[in-house]
Amino acid sequence: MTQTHDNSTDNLEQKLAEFEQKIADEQKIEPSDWMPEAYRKNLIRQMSQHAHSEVIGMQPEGNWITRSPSLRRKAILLAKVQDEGGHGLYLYSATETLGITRSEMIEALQTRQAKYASIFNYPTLSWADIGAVGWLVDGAAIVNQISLQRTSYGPYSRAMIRICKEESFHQRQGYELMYEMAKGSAEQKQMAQDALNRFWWPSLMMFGPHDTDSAHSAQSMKWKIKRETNDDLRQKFIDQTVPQIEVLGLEMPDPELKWNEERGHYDSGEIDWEEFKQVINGNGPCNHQRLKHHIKAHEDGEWVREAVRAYRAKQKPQADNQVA
Ligand code: FAQ
Repeated sequence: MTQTHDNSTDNLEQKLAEFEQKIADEQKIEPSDWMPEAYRKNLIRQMSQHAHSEVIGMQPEGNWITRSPSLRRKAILLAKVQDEGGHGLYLYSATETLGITRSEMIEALQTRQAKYASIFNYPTLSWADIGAVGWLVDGAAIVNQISLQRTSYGPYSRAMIRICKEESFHQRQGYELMYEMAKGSAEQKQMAQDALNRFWWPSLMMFGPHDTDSAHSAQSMKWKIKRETNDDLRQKFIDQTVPQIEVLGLEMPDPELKWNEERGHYDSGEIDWEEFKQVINGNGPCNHQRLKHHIKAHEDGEWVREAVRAYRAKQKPQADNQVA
């Protein structure tokens, strides 16, 4: 073994020790800091999938913009869907700091190498679904993202702080819509109940598999990429949402939802993990439609990228005119 090799091994060990010390001290890891390759890859995986979820997540709600029942509701929904697009953009930018380009991430999404949140593969069948998405889907997203505000990677953490502020408005508008429906006519109440029944289980699936089956949790918790486990976050969501269902006066979507005095939490029934597996592997009700729409929108936007490339080439003929 050569002297140089010994030195570089020592150097690597020292860098790793410094990295781990920073994590232990709750310091953020920044793009210019040294980081283990596996930390970088795991972050690219999670953050890019998070970005894709925000962008694909615009589709189920976008479906109802032209059919909103009032100008007020339309303005709210438009603003919300635009916010989700913005969240996707912060997250793509934050992920780019790890050394991957936007076009590589988009390609991974479109070729199914990268996932996006399973929930967005379910259809929005009625106007009440828009309430359920805001209340339950954004509600679940916030529980997860509040925890991610403390993630160890600086750009991700800062993106989460900003995104959470907007998500809480999203959750509130969804709950207010559900409240109006649930307190409205018998037919409206039935629509609200149906939306709750259909979105409840997919919302619980947003937190991922049980901790015992989660491939990435142990390492992600060690590196403080994730700060709370899938099951702990899911329980938090259940505990905060059941009293909201009671206020709405709707029936529980799961007959096993019962307060457990001893645990200090609600008990709940088991998720259909076979359905979850099918949906994350591309076989949910809308997987095909969601990707097809994304690919078409991306292709339709090619003229914008082409114009940016032409403009750049004019400004700096010698510059790399690659546009993501
Ligand atoms: N859907 O080992 P784990 C939103 C995959 S934002 C699809 O436990 P991890 C805002 C997982 O990727 C919603 N795939 O994974 C909005 C992995 O596969 P891989 C998005 C899932 O990463 C509202 C495999 O299973 N939020 O909704 C899901 O440690 C309304 C093994 O799982 C985020 O992305 C799933 N539900 O924990 C927008 C938050 N669960 O990559 C529009 C950030 C698991 O090896 C409208 N992400 N998988 O091929 C996270 O916190 C984590 O990535 C988890 C999964 C908790 C989602």
